[in-house]
Amino acid sequence: MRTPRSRTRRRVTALTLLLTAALAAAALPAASAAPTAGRPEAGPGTDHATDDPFTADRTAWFRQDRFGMFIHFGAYSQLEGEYTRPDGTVCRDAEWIQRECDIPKDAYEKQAAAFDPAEFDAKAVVAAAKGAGMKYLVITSKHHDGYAMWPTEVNSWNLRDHSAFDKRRDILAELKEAADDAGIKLGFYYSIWDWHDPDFHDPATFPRYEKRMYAQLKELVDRYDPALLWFDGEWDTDKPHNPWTARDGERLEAYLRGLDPDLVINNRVGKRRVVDGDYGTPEQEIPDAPVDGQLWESCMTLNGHWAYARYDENWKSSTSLVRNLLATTSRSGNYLLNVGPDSRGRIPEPSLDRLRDIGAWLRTDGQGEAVYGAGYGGLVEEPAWGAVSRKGDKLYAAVTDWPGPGAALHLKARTGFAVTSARVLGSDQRVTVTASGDGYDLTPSGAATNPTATVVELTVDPGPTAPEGHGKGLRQEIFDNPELTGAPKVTRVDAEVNHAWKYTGSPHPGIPSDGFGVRWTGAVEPRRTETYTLTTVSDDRARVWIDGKLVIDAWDPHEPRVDKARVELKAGTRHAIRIDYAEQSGEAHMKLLWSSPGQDQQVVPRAQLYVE
Ligand code: FHN
Repeated sequence: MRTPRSRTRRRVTALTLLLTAALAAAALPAASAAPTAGRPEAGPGTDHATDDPFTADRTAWFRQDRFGMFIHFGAYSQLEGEYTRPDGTVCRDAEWIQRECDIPKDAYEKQAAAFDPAEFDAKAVVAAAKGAGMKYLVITSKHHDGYAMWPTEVNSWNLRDHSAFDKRRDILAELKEAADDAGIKLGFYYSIWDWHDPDFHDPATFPRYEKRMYAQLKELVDRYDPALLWFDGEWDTDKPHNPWTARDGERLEAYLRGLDPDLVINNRVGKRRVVDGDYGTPEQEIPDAPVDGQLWESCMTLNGHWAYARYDENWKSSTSLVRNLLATTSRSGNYLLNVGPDSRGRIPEPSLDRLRDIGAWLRTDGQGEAVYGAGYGGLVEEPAWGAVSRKGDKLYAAVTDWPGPGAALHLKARTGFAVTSARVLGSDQRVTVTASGDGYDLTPSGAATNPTATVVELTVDPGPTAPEGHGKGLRQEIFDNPELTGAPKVTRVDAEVNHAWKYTGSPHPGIPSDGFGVRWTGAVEPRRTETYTLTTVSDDRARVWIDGKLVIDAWDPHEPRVDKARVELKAGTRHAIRIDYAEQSGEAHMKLLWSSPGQDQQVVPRAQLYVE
C-alpha cells in the first residue's frame, strides 16, 4: 500500500513544479506563462492543457503497459444475470439488470442486502491479472446502480453498510495492497449516471448529487491513490434523465487534476470526445488505425456480458484475444479486457483459462516484446497476414497467417528504411529479407512457432533522423477579437500549440474566455524528410499554412474537431508555419500535432519550433 508520504511527496513535487514553472515564466521575456493546472471555473488565463499525453511522464506507464484487466463487480453481481419476477417470469441482464428488468428499488435493495462476496480474493485477482500479462486493472467502484464498492461516508448504499459482507473488509483496499505488492497499477471505474441517488434525476437537485459525487471521488483518490479514473455514464439518456454536460466534465476534470496531477483520466469524464480527459475509449471494437489527436484504449468483454451472467458461455477464444491485443498495440492503443466475478467474488474458470493462455503466449520466447512499450508500426502498412508493432529499432511482425514453404510475407514500406536483421522469436530458422517492389519480402525457412501468432523480429535502420532541434516555440499574437484584427494585445513566445482553454479559460488573464483570436508564426523543422500528417484539434476555428500554402482550412465554426493535412517536410529545413485560431464562444481548444512514418503522433515539440 502506497504510504501517505508518497502523496505528500507528490504534493511537494507538484508544488516544486509550480514554483519552477512560475520562476521560469518570470525569467522569459514575455514568455508563455507556464500553463496553470485547471481549477474549476478558474477563468481567463487558465489553460487546462498541462502536458501532451502522447509524451508526458505522467502517461508513460499507460503507453508502456498496453494491457489491463477490467473488473465489473457490484450489487448486480448478486443476481448473477437473472431476476425472477414476482409473477415467476425470469428476466436476464447483467450490470443493467435493475433497469432492464424493471426491478423495483426496494426489491433491488433487498437483493443487495444479501450480497456477500466472501470469496473475493484480491491477491488471487491480481495474480490472475499478472499471470495474463496485464499491467493495470480497473474495477467498478460504482456502476450506474449507484452502489459503492467501498465504505463510503457519503451514503449507506455501499458494500459495507448494505450487504451481508464482512463489515471489517474493504475490497478496494485489499485490491490496492495486492496490486501495489505485485507492481500492478490500480484504476477505478466510476459512473456519473446514478440510478439510486434521489437528487440525480432533477436538474434542480442535481448539484446536491454532484457534490456527493465529488466527495466520493475524493475518498477514492485520498484513500486508495489510484493511477487512473475510468468514468462512464456520461451520455445523454433518461430513466433517470442524465444532465451531464461538457462543462460539468471540465469542472470535474480540473478538480481531479487538482487532487492528483498524476492521474490518468479517460474521455468519459466529459462527453467522450477528443478533447476530454487523456484518452479515447472505443468499446467492444478496435479502431483500424491510431486515433487522431488522442491516446486510446479499447475495452472488451470475454463473453457477452460485462458483469457475471451465469448462463453466458459465449466465450471468445484465447487466440482471438491475443490477436486483439496485438492489433490494438500495433495501432498504439491499449486493451482493457474484462472479467465479471460471480456473487461470491470468484472469477469464472473460463475467464481464468483465457487469461492464462494470453499470459502464456506473452511469456513465450519474449513475444511480449511485441506489446509492452510497443506501438504503431509506422514504417510499414499493416499487412493482411498479421499485425506489426514498433519499439525503437525493432519491428515485431506478429504473423497469424504463416506462409507456405518458400512463400514470402510482404511488407509495404511507408518510408525509406533498412532491415538489418530478422529472426523468428522461439526458432532458429532463417528469415530471408529481400527488397521487393514497394517494400520487403520476408521468407521464413521453417514453420510457425504457434497457431496464435508467430513473431518475426526485424531490426531496422529507420533512416536519417536529425538531432533534436533547439527551438523555443513560435511567436504568439493574441487578439481581443475572433477576426484577429487590430494590434495584438499580447505578443510572446509560445512553446507549443497545445491549449485547452475550454469554457472558462483563455490565453491570458487580460483576454476574456470568449471572442478572442490567436496567430502563431515562425518555422517548423522536422527531424526526418518524410510526408508528415499535421493534425489540429480545434474549437471554434483554425487554419494552418505551411510555406505560405493553406493546408488546413477549418474556418467554419465547429465543436471540438480533428482536421488533418499531409505535408512534405524536409529535415534541416525550417518550413514557415502560420496558424490562425478564433474562439467565438463556448469551448476553446487548439492543439497542433504531427506524425510521420518514422515519428509517432505527438504535439509538435518546442525544440522543432522557431520564432524566426
Ligand atoms: O453502460 C455501461 C456498461 O454497463 C459497461 O460498464 C460498459 C463498459 O465500458 N460501459 C457502459 C456502456 O458503454
